[in-house]
Amino acid sequence: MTASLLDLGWRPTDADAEHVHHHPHSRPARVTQQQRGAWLVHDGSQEVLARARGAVLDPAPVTGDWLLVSGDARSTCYVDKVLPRRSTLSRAEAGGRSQEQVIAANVDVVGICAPADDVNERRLERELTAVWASGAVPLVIITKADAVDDPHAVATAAAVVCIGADVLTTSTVSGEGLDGVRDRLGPGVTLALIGPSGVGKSSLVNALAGHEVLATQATRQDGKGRHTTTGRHLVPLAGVGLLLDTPGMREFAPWFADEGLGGTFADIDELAASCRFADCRHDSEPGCAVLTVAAGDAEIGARVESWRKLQRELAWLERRQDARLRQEERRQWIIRERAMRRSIRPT
Ligand SMILES: Nc1nc2c(ncn2[C@@H]2O[C@H](COP(=O)(O)OP(=O)(O)OP(=O)(O)O)[C@@H](O)[C@H]2O)c(=O)[nH]1
Ligand SMILES: [Mg+2]
Ligand SMILES: [Zn+2]
Repeated sequence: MTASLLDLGWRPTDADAEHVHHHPHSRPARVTQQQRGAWLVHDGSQEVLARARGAVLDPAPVTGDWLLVSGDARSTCYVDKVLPRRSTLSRAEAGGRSQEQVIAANVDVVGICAPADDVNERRLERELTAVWASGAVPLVIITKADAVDDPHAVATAAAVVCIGADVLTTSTVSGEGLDGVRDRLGPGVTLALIGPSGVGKSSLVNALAGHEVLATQATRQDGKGRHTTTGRHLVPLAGVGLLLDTPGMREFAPWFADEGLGGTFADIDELAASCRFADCRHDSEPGCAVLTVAAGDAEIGARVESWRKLQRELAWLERRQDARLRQEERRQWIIRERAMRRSIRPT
């Protein structure tokens, strides 16, 4: 399968050109799939497996990354360089939550998928916050439009919490809205799809491809949550663009996304301009415009609560990170101290 580098989304910056210049025996290739200790990459003429040359790669390549690789495709290719990312979509890893998980790199648009019959507005806010911070543009995709009577009413309701992002409705059953998604694509444009398991992300990729490129499956009803897609796949579709499918994520916590928070909750920021105190935390301060409006409007009230919860989470992450830095500094200090003692010990 060939695809020109341009079709794969190659848009080299000056920095990229510089790296290419310094690696005359390497060629650019894009990660289409992460594997255990290796990466499937597309170099424009074919997909090949690339490995690290022993040393740990920093940053660790993820799907969507541009690499410089060398070596014969028939044997093993090696990664010589991970090129700077134009966008990085991350979340806090589920569970402990104080580690960054990079979901995808060099994405232009992130399609945040939610099923028409079960839109979770609080989740949309969390995903939007991460996307605004990623450097990519969000697009909200209400999937399974055929599953409800009035999908457009669902989209209109969702739009209230999706300030600045377009909201589309799609159905892979009726074909509704697929052209709207195609309009966001184009040669070399990368659209990543995120959302819970079973919302129809892989089905959407297949519908846009016109044939089955990815496996899809009905979700289990026993609450165990079957995840059909297990890895992240970058799928180049000739004449359409690039789709990056991800496994469903049960919960979504943004990673260091303060600027994303401002984008997602621009309406609250606007209200805050009328608070009596410039540094109002909209907690219990007198003359708080946000709390006044929230008291009379349940929808805004829920949004303010969601905004505060996210803010607390992000602040916690920051503190954790600071603590980790201090710990590392202390460790380095102990290492230096020991080395010094050894060097002055009488022999
Ligand atoms: N009614 C309806 N069902 C759909 C639509 N799109 C997908 N489905 C069904 O939803 C189920 C899940 O679809 P997938 O595409 O596998 O969902 P996914 O988001 O990729 O799920 P994970 O890979 O687990 O994250 C399948 O049974 C699909 O047939 C749609 O537009 N309408
Ligand atoms: Mg899937
Ligand atoms: Zn206030």
